[in-house]
Amino acid sequence: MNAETGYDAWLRYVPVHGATLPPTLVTLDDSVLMRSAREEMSRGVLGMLRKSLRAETTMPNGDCILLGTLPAVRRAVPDVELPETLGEDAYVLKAVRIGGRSVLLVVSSNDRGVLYGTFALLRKVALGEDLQRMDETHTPLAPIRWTNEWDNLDGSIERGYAGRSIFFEGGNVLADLRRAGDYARLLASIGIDGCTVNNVNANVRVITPEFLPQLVRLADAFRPWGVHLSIAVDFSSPKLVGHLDTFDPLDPKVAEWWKQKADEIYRAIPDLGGFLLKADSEGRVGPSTYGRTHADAANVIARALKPHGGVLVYRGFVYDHHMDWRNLKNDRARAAYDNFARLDGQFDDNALVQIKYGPIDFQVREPVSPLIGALHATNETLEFQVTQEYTGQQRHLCFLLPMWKEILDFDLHAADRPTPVKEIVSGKAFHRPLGGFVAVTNVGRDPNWLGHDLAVANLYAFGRIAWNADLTAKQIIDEWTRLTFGSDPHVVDAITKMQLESWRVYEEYTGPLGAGGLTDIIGAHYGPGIESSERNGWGQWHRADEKGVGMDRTVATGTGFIGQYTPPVASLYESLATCPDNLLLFMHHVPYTYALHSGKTVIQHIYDSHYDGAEEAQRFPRRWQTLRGKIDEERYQAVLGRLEYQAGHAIVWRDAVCNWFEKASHIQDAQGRVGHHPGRIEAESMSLDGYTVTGVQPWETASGGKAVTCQAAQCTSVMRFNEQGGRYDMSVEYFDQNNGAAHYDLSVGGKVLGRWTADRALPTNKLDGHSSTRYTVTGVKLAPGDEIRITGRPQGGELASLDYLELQPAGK
Ligand code: GCV
Repeated sequence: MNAETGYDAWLRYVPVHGATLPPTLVTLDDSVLMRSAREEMSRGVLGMLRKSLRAETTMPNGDCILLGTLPAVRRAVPDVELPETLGEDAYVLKAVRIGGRSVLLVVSSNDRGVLYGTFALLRKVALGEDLQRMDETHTPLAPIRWTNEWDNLDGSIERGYAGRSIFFEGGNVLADLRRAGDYARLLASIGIDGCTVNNVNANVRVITPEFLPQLVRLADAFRPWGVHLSIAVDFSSPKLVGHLDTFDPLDPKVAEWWKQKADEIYRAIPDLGGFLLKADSEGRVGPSTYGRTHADAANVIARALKPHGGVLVYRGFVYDHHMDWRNLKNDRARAAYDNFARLDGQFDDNALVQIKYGPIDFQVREPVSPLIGALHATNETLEFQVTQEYTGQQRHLCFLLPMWKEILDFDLHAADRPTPVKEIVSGKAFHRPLGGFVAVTNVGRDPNWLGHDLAVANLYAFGRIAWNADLTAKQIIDEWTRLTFGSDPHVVDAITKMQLESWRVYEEYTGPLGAGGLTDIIGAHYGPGIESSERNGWGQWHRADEKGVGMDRTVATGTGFIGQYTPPVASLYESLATCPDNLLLFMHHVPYTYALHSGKTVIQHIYDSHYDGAEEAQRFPRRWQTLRGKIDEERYQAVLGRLEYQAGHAIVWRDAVCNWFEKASHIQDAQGRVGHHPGRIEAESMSLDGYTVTGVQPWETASGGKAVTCQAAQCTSVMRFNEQGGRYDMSVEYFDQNNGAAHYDLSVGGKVLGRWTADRALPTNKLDGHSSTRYTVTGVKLAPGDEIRITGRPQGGELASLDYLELQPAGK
């Protein structure tokens, strides 16, 4: 099996057996997109069938594949029955017989649709589908299908977990944009038609005249794939770039400045998609500076873009991050609705409000944002996150499509008929001219784009669902797995099941019952940090104290957030009797002893779900190991490494959350697991040479709240094994900070069994829930009296710190 890097993602075009295709490829129109379609078809067929297609521009005598726009195909094959019209980007795939010839048709209203159809036909070949009876029309659900990339011009990426930017470095657009072009090809293959390349926390330089030629190069790289470049702008640009004395959106000088700016940019990039704007949020300036509304701000730019066919996308993610946490009526979840609902109808037709799926911020479980159902006369885009900011940062497997499906299918009862989210944001429910789907993606320079080979499924799934939100999660992950890893039934079965379970598993060992925010809210958003959300203005409060947990968002006694939903939804959440368990703590503050619909108490559910989730995470590596030899070794090993890391970190999560809640509630785990870890030996209780004991903050992220650190060139931590002899799995819990690369040895009876370097890129230079990491050696033979020794050698600021050693009977 060939080694693979994951660079080709789902477009591998590896040989397929038994497929036949006509030998000739006819392309009827000529444009940059048609050329891409032609080349892609040739490339795909060469890879999968090992055949070179003969390229023609007119109909041959024999069988052929025919690519063209509707008018051109009608002229070439007038007798073929085709739809009268096709929506923008929609395409038809059809197998027909014309005068004894077999013709596979790919037809669209526009050349981009032909490209989409080409990718779809190739996908069918790769999946081994029957092409002979093909007769299908595929129409995108919405016109806006974009990714947002939070890339900074210096090459870093905010909340990016797969290396540096593929667009920028050192303040400039990269000289070599082949990778940007390859990314656009991936996007086109799943129907994505726009990409905002720079961070929503925008650098004003992006729209300076000096920078424009660089943007032109990016647009050139995207254009062959029908991906519109768009850019995030800073609202104070009229002042900072234009040197006006104001950026008041109602000032005519400002309107004129935006108009001139748009004209200038569109002269250079006529197919620019538009601008994205984050204003009055997290320190960004906005219309509030002048007492103006978000609609005023959006419209002044939208009007400048309008003559060019551009759109202005306005982030609905506006909230006060200096809220008084002492006031129990304050609630960040209310913010988007409170800021935007009353402006409904005031946004121009080429403006859209981009709304995160939940009212907080990409949490593992949130209710649907009520703002989505409140805007009937305003275009919307729905914002998802492919980059796993709060869901494991691509070090944990977390396939998000099952969550997205729940969001998309949720009926907000926004009219006197069913109005699922997908119908509203696509613009269909309220007959809006525009609407769509956006995912913050943050691909980077890691060869496989997103760091974790299995995380790439989230990008694929986003494109497929943005095109057709009715596809099931099972269908999509099945396709992705076959395209990415091949069709061996065991491979497909194992990977699809793990993917489909992974979001639930992640939720179980991180934050169940909708509590949200058990991670380090004010920092990396990664490992556990239970109290970080409390007693500060960021508003991601869970309000856990010694009596109970959860935010009271009821109308009756709480923040009133629930009242932002229409009555059928509001009554579902307002009443404890009907509020679903999985959102209970998002909506209500309850005592720990409150009984869930499942019959369990809240506190026991917290314990059980963390133990269950962490146990399932332990099984992921073992399940993956059954694939050895069935997929290429390179990706096999890469994924195994990540799953093993995840299994260890799931235990860090489990212990931190359970210990914290046990201490807070004073209620013990009915199963006696919390705080009792048979086989665990705290490093501070071992015999230490050079190591000194230190407290860890937050306390719950280290076993017993303590660790040992080494201030010398080398330190050791030793114990004598005095249990029953046999085979054991030995795990060392250590801290892998990002300010050094300490070395460790683990030996038994003087024989080194494991040697490793703490050089993972984890987001902290401290001992905490981000850095706590597990190293395991399996099946070690131990006899009573054996000496177990861990040797640590610090490097840089990393002091070879240790938390504990754990011995478990092998395979347990
Ligand atoms: C780009 C969250 C993230 C920020 C991000 C912001 C946003 O708060 O943590 O990094 O900023 O969302 O979506 O604008």
